[in-house]
Amino acid sequence: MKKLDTTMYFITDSTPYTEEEFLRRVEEACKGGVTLIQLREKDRTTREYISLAEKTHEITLRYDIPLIIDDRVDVALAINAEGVHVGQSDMPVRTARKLMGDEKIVGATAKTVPQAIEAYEQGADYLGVGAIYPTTTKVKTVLTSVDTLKEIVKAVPIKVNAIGGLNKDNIFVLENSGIDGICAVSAIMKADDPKLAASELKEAFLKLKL
Ligand code: TZP
Ligand code: MG
Repeated sequence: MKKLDTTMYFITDSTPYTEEEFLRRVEEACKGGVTLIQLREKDRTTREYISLAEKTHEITLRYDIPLIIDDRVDVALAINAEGVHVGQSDMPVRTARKLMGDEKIVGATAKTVPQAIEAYEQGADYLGVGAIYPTTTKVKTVLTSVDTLKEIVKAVPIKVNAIGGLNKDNIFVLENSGIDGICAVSAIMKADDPKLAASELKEAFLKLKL
């Protein structure tokens, strides 16, 4: 059985860091209690992506935190990661599921109810929904309203996470949304103390009335 706790889903961005500093930050986030980690690399060669994924996986395995690879089923399979995350312009969820098998985690991005239903029907285990707030993390920033987020939660029986510009001071808008967890890049990745940032953000989320 695959273990899936999306409560505090940390998504990485190695862009401004040396590899050593990046891996140190990932490990600090693990110590801070993140429950799921996604390696998200947009500008690396396949060989570089695999190399960084292997090193990241060595850390996440020690903390027993599942590692999800963004966009690339081949990289996920190559390092025996626990899962893959596909967006609307990546491989369809159905194809990713077929290649990954039933024991692995397949996550998908959904910005609308029809996209959410399609991803669920094709075999997604969880959805990332957003951006809830504008974000400076490189992504085409189309905002998704909290109302749409709530409709998605009602429309599918799988886990739903909010994403986009979230931090401990602004997640109150997610109260009563019924979500299972939050995703964050900057709030943890760029923090002075990623361990403290992760634990504070997780604690703030767990305090919300959902
Ligand atoms: N998808 C929607 S918003 C986003 C992704 C990958 C980036 C979120 O990054 P941050 O730094 O937590 O705003
Ligand atoms: Mg993608």
